[in-house]
Amino acid sequence: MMKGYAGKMLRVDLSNGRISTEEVPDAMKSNFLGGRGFAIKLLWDEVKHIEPLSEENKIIFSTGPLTGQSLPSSGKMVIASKSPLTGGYGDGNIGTMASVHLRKAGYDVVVVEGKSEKPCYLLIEDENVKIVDASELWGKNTFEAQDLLEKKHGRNAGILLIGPAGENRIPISLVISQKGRAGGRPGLGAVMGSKNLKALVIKGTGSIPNFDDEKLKELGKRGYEEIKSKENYDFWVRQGTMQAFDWCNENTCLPTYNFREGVFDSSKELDGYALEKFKVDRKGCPLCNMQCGNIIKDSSDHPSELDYENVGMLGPNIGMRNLPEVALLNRMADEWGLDTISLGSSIGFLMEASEKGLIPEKIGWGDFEAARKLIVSIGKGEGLGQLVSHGVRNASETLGKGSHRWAMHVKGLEISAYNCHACPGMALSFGTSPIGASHKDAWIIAWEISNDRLSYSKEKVEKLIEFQRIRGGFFESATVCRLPWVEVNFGIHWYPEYLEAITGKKMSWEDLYKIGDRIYHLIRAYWKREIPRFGRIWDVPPDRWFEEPLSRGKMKGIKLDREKYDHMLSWYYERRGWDENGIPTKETLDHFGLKDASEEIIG
Ligand code: PTT
Ligand code: SF4
Repeated sequence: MMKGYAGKMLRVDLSNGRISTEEVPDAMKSNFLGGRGFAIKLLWDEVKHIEPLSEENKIIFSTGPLTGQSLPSSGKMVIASKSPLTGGYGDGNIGTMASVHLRKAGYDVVVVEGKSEKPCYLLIEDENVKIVDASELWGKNTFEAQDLLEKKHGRNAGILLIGPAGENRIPISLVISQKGRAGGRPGLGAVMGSKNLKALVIKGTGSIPNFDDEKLKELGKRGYEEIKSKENYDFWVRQGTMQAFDWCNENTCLPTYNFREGVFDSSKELDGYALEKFKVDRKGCPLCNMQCGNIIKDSSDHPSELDYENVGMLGPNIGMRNLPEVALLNRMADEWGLDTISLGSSIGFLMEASEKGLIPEKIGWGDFEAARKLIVSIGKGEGLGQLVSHGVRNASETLGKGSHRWAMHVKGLEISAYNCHACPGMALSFGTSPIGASHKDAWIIAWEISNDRLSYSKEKVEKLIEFQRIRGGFFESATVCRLPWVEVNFGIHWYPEYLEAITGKKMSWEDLYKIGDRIYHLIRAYWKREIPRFGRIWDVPPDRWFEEPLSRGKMKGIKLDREKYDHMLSWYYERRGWDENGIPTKETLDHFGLKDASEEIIG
């Protein structure tokens, strides 16, 4: 058996209460590594042609060989399912004590299937696994429920939970942990809610069977030291992801007024320096010495954890100018368990619809009280909130009147906080991300802005694929946080060394790229199998970026060029071994050992 894995998968069927364990096959480890790789393999094999919010869907909590080790920023896990927001493959990455405990409890993966009759939570204490009544927790927000569960199971327990939005099966809901960690943007909170599953509580006391613990300890120590010695470390600790705010405004890519513009006139009131003035604390994920969660007091004096995406989407994107008020909206999103990115896009969509006179309600840009009320109505799926609670794609289909042109999503997932009128590479990154418009797979924007920004070159496509291989392939399957590498320039060479000490297996970056590519091909095949009409047009960002040039900032007058974007997309497909419609060819799938996928989607 390969070292470095607990080697077991826990399977819980909430319909009949059956709890079982299975071995994680060695072939799955070597072909898919862990995290996202395990998730897509399991979904491909087991979740086919079903409704995402039905009993037949499954939700997967998946770690990789690096997770939970004494290594920099290794407290992450992937949560995945068939997405109720997009209808395709959906996952998110969350930093939580639950990942560390899961590995110590002796499992690499948990698969939850079926549906409990009554609200429940899953309690995993090493090999003792129970489905526990959660009637007392149902209806509670994520802060209240976290407190109740900590009181019962101890402050150190690993807890993943949903808020009322997930309970109400709102497709823009996600999973929360530790009052501020969030993951599972493509509606994974709703999947838990549809199973009447309020939370997972995990406590593990064992250890991970590694190949060479001494070596790993030494490597980990050197890794933590290197991170602290990096030039950008102190600034990172001050601002975390919020350092991107000022930079985005400078470079005309801050999402402003529903991605209409890329600069905001009140950006100084919201940026990383403004944040520093309000900051009262910082926190973050376990096993990390970069703790990047910025805590400020919101306008009601409650702590709220701010990251760039939260402030970008609930700030300039909806015209808000006051940081503590933005923090209050963010805190509400965390309490309700709603994704801040989709939420900011949804509120922006409604504000624009109101401005254009397409809905009778009057909601002005920056209207804080209206935004507060909307969050409640979105979380409940009632009133005006109902229109956007299934995301902006669905809202534009309901509203019509040309609103699809400025419904800011790709594949049904709302776009993260980067305006791409003048960033063709980043637009392609959103276009080809395997879960819909997320920045996680290829944040090419910084490279693009410092290298021939407006070109639609083959070089950009190559770079994009390289990023996808490292970020979407390696980091999501390893499974660890990518920010040490992205933000403080931590040496990427460490990771194969870690893997070798953990598994005993030498792996080159070429080997790891191959695993990443296999994961991408299978995810792509999954979209095609689940949505037969899936194809090229699903990889194109909204019309707004192609049709309405920026009217302000240093990129004034710029918009995307549709024909050139199309060329880049074709190069991308060619380079990936996909056909002109973006579907992996039989040769590609067979070459990557995915014969079953080629038989199913091609025949
Ligand atoms: C992630 C997405 C992001 S990405 C942010 S802020 W970012 C938003 N955070 C939300 C939040 O908070 N509350 C809320 N109610 N909704 C939120 N939605 C948004 O969700 C997060 C960090 C960050 S902060 C980023 S970039 C990096 N993401 C990583 C990743 O994807 N993979 C990886 N291997 N490492 C990563 N490290 C960084 O983690 P999703 P977290 Mg997240 C309050 O889940 O679905 O991927 O969406 O996990 O523990 O909160 O850490 O400027
Ligand atoms: Fe978590 Fe931030 Fe550390 Fe990454 S850098 S592990 S997101 S605290």
